[in-house]
Amino acid sequence: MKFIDEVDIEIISGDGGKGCVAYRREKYVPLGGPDGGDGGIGGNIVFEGDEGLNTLHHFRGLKTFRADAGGNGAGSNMQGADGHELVLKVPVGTLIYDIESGNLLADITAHAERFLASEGGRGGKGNAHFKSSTHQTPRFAQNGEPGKSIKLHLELKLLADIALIGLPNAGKSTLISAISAARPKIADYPFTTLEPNLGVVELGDKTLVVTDIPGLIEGAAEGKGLGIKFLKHIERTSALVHLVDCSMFIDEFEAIDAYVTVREELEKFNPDLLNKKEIVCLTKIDAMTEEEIEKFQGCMEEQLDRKVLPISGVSGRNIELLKQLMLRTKEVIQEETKEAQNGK
Ligand SMILES: Nc1nc2c(ncn2[C@@H]2O[C@H](COP(=O)(O)OP(=O)(O)OP(=O)(O)O)[C@@H](O)[C@H]2O)c(=O)[nH]1
Ligand SMILES: [Mg+2]
Repeated sequence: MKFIDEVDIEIISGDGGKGCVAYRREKYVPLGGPDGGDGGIGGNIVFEGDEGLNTLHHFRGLKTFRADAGGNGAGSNMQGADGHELVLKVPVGTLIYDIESGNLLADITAHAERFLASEGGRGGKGNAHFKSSTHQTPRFAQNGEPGKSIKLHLELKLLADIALIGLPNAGKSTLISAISAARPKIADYPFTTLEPNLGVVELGDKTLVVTDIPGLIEGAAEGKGLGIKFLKHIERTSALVHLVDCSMFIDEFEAIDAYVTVREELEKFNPDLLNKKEIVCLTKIDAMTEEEIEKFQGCMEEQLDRKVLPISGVSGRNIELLKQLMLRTKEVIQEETKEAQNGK
């Protein structure tokens, strides 16, 4: 499941510093030669991959990025200082396009990978450079080369950390709109969601990418409903949040059925999907009495032998807790992956 985040920016590398016109002045030396130094080189603009970043949000609002100019040259052959390079950090998975040509310039695929996007202007030569046998005292120096402006389109393809799964109408799209800025279509008929939606969940300074998958029904693994195309996306997420809507059920075993139907489709498609960490939620609890919630939660916990979290995307009940659980699950998976890699 890919989440696309994009932004257009302009980058301008630093201007080269001016060369200097100066002459040597020494006591008792009446005709000092030219000694104006060169200007410094303007700052480069470099992109650098940073695995700590998840989005391109930090570019929003800021449209132009400019590197420092090189310093001007000075007398006594003093060269101007070079401008500092400007490093723009981007998440791993960022594609950088030149807007004018449409060409892909770089694909940042690793932490600390760097791409030199725009070189600073060369410094101008001071008048000391232009001295020749016929031209002993040149009265001119070069200006620095101006920095280059390039308009870029940055595009980030992110893997979703968590997929929301469940039968059609379980409340998946309602939940993603309650926990992120995503605003998918929500309606009281099955198969409202035709394409997966993605949302970034923010918790303090941490983020989590969640995808809302079209509903799965019995036979999804054989292509019924919209399921099969999206089961492939689920394979690439790290964990699942499984939503079970019991608000219309009379019998608790209908809830178990709803849960098992979805799990069986996952298994038929790829048994490994059952090994993914899963948070099970009882949804739409604002439409249930406390007794009903207790009855369904109790039965599911007993039958499935696992914790079940009752939530409501509409009233917001237990939504903060779910967000924290999702983040914790993502972190546990990251820790386990790291340990497994170190163990190799
Ligand atoms: N009372 C109540 N209704 C909800 C809640 N969440 C969803 N609904 C309603 O349930 C219906 C289905 O919600 P969706 O969020 O579209 O469900 P979905 O799982 O995305 O459905 P598909 O995309 O068709 O698979 C809509 O009428 C929602 O308003 C909830 O927490 N409480
Ligand atoms: Mg939906």
